[in-house]
Amino acid sequence: MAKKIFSGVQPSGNLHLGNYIGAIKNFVDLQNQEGNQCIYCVVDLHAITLRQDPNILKNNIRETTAAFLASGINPKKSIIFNQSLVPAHAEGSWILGCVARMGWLNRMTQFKEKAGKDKEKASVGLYIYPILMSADILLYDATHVPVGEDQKQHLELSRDIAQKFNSDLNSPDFLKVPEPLIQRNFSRIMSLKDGTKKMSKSDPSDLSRINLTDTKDQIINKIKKAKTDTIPMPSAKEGLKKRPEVENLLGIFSSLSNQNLEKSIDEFSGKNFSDFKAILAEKVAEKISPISKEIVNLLKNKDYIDKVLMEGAEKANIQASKKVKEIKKIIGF
Ligand code: AQP
Repeated sequence: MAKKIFSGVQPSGNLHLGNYIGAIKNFVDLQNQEGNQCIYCVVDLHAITLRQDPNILKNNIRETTAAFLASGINPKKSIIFNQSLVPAHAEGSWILGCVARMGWLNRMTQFKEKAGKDKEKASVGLYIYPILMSADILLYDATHVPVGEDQKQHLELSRDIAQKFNSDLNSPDFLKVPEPLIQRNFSRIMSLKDGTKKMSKSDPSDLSRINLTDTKDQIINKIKKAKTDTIPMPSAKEGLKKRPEVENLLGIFSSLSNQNLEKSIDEFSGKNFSDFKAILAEKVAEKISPISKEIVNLLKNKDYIDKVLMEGAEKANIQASKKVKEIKKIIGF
């Protein structure tokens, strides 16, 4: 069945292998499936829920766009734009915020994690972030949303908001209730330094992640330094118990090789870590280096990147502003 896809990535710098395996790689596959209509957004309004330096933010918007293009998202097939160019996102977000309930937002675990102990000092934007995400999705009648496991709860909130709007305003099926598309395997890539923490842009240690802009030498060095343990490579899945770092590295290898974990376990059973790491580093570099080189190339032509975003925003604006107009009519404005 043809799908209408919407998804986004924040331009908060340091795009990494987790973003690639958990999101962008999937975006490209979906784009290339017959009949799908895909909209991929650089969600800059989401990025400012945490403080951003204006010049760095501008660069990060271009870099994220370049990463989309370099990974294989094609602006002739998919709409690529940045969120702040389409005012309907902010307008829709306000209206949906009047539908969402405080109790629903209070359950969001990402806010708890990101706000940390001092919730009083977190921005209001960080708290209502899932409502903006709902507007992003619902304004385009998206049927499917590819996200990493960490975003599943936010997507469930979007579904609740759509259903409540439709029921409160007596408009059955007006807002489409979206389905999450979560990869069954390797949906959560973990830090190279701590297998219990997800690989993240904001981790202060650069050695914790493979950036999409890393060179081959940097990739080899980071994988060499990745945390492992002193026990040999496992010969069965049970041998991964309480070994999150080893499981993560084998998961990365499996995902990039398009094979299941069992096959990778077989391949490296009994090998020592230095041999495995050398092969893994080659595999990661083989996927990431061409992307990283293309990002550098694309960033030399900022006008081209800005043009892609502007043209994408024009197309997105037609759809989103039409939906907001209909929403306003239903509400009684
Ligand atoms: N470690 C990960 N493994 C798998 N998928 C991941 N994603 C993020 N980290 C991993 C997925 O990438 C998409 C874009 O994410 P985002 O940039 O919009 O937001 P995020 O989840 O907040 O990313 P980070 O890296 O964790 O950023 P910080 O450090 O700023 O919080 C999403 O689909 C996400 O699931």
